[in-house]
Amino acid sequence: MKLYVYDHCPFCCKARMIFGLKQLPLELHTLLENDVNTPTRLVGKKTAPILEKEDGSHMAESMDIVHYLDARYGQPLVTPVPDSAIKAWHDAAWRPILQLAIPRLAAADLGEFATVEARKAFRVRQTRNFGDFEQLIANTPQLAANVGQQLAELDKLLAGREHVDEDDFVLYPSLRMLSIVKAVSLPTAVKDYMQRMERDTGVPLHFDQAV
Ligand SMILES: N[C@@H](CCC(=O)N[C@@H](CS)C(=O)NCC(=O)O)C(=O)O
Repeated sequence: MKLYVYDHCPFCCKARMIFGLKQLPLELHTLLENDVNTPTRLVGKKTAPILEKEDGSHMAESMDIVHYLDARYGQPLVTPVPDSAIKAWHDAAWRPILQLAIPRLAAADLGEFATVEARKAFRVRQTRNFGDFEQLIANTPQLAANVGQQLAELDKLLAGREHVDEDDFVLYPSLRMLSIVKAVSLPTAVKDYMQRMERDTGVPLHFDQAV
C-alpha cells in the first residue's frame, strides 16, 4: 500500500507507525509542502497523511488509517486507553514541544522541502499557526526549561513500559518532533522509549539533524 506523507508531520507519523508495528509493506511517498494538486485529486483537499488502499481507493485522517490497518491485518494492537495519563500529559506538553520543533524542522533536510518554494510555503503555513520563527528560536531557553520539567513527569509514566496501545500514537509523534531539538535533554526512560518506538515502528527520529 502507498502512504502519502510529509516527513515532519505528526499525523503522518501515526499512520507510518502502524505499518512498522504490523510489518506491512509500505510505499512511502513524500508530498511537497506546496503540492495542492495531488492530495486534492486523491481526497478533495490539501491534507496528509493519505492512504492508498489495496483496491486503489484513498483514505485521509491519520487515526482512521491506523484503525483501518489495525483491524484488517493481524491481531489488533491499538487498544483504547480510558482516562489516559499519557494523553493528559500530552495535552499539556504538545504546544511547547511544537514551538521548539517547528522552526527547526523548517530548516531540516526533509523530502517535503525539496524545493525553495515548498520550504517557503511551510514557513508561511506554520507562522500562521505558531508565530514568528525567529521569535520561537529566541524563546528556546524558556521553552526548553518548560518541556524539560514536563519530561521529568513523563519519565515516571514511561518507566517499565513495554506494551503498545493507543497512547503510543499520541506520544511518539510529538517526541519524534522533539528529537530535532538539541536544547532539551531527555530523561532515561523517555529516551529508551523513543529508541524502542523508533526500532519497532521503523519511523526514524531526527537526532542526526538536531539543532
Ligand atoms: N485530522 C487530520 C489532521 C491532518 C493534518 O492536519 N495534517 C497537516 C499536515 S501536518 C495538514 O495536512 N495540514 C494542511 C496543509 O498541509 O495545508 C489527521 O489526523 O490526519
